Amino acid sequence: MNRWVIHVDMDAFYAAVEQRDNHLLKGKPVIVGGSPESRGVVSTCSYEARQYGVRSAMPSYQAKKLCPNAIFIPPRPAVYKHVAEEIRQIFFQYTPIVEPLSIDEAFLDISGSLKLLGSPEEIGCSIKRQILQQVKLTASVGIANNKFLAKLASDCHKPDGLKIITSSETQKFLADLPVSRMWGIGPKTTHLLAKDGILTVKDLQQMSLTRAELLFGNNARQMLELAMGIDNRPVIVNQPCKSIGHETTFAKDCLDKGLLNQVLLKLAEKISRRLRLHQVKGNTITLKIKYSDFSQITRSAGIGRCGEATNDDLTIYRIGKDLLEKEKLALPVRLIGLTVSNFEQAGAKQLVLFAEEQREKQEKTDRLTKALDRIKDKHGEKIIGRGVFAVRGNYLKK
Ligand code: TTP
Ligand code: MG
Repeated sequence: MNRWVIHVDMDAFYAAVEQRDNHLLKGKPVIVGGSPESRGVVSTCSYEARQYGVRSAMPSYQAKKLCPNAIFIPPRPAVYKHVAEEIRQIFFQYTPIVEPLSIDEAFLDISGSLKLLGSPEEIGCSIKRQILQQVKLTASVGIANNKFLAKLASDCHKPDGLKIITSSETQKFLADLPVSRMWGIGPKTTHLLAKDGILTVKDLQQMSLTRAELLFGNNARQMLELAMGIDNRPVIVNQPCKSIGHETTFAKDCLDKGLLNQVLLKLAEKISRRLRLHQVKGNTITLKIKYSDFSQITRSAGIGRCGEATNDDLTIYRIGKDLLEKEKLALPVRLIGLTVSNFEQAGAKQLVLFAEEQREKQEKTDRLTKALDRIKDKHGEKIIGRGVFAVRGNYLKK
């Protein structure tokens, strides 16, 4: 199977959060960092400030000289951390294989998600759209068959960019890049290589291993492979996925319980598919409601004493529906979400003994679910769904 990797990198991350939270900063040259008067340095700056040559890690007094109108803002690390976590939770809606690289960057291996969520490009667009809708920030996305190329791609059309590098485009894409864009080649090495006439990745592609060994020592082989676009490093998960959820923002705030229930069932269907795909079952269901005034509630419930962990859509739906039933909807609903957490492996031994009748019922449901999964695997997600979905109106936010 072809590996597909997405690299997501937020645009001017700290500065974008500041501009988001204070509308007076929008469209202005904003520098987040220490003050120019106290030997501070620039953490980052808005793209408006970059036009003046301001860059990360530059002394703030120098940044002020380049851009006298810049607005200096002290960093708010706790806020950035919180936003980064919100973004990470979005990633987990697309794949459990997420490798964070820094506070605002991550690799996602989406190879296993294509059947369910669409083409790599569609998934990339969807991630960008969801981040913008939910977190109100733009991200740049790179998509390719490996980490090296995906990271290069995300940098191509910053800010708010999306670039896919297919295998047939790889050689051409790499050939003209300056060597400084290679992993492991910093300003010093770039300078040394330039003295030898090695300026572009094409120059590396044409280099013999013997010569590369003289220049890069033990890293020579890897450097030449990268120059050819070969990179077999896997995306490494260092934070296991703890929950799988999905949510929907309505085009028009909604008070119609019937429609809310229908959306819940649709969410439950999607979640249960993903749980089965990742071979886990969950013990806790959480309902999230965001009201028209942006206030938010979450309500959780266990599977119940006589139940076992589940990845079954109707069970998830019923528990979500019960939670919704108990809520007095004081205001129209802007967003509704469901999450399943508290996982165990799908094949884990059942702790609860079912009554014979209940077991038979469960087996029947499992057979039906498997049949539905097979049909969806073959013909796509939209081909079949639970019968309750008579309404397929355009209630979703575009
Ligand atoms: P980057 O992703 O390198 O930069 P950025 O998100 O600000 O801008 P872009 O990706 O659009 O080029 O770094 C992410 C955050 O990390 C950045 O917003 C601030 C922080 N950071 C520092 O504090 N010091 C630094 O030297 C760098 C490079 C980043
Ligand atoms: Mg960034």
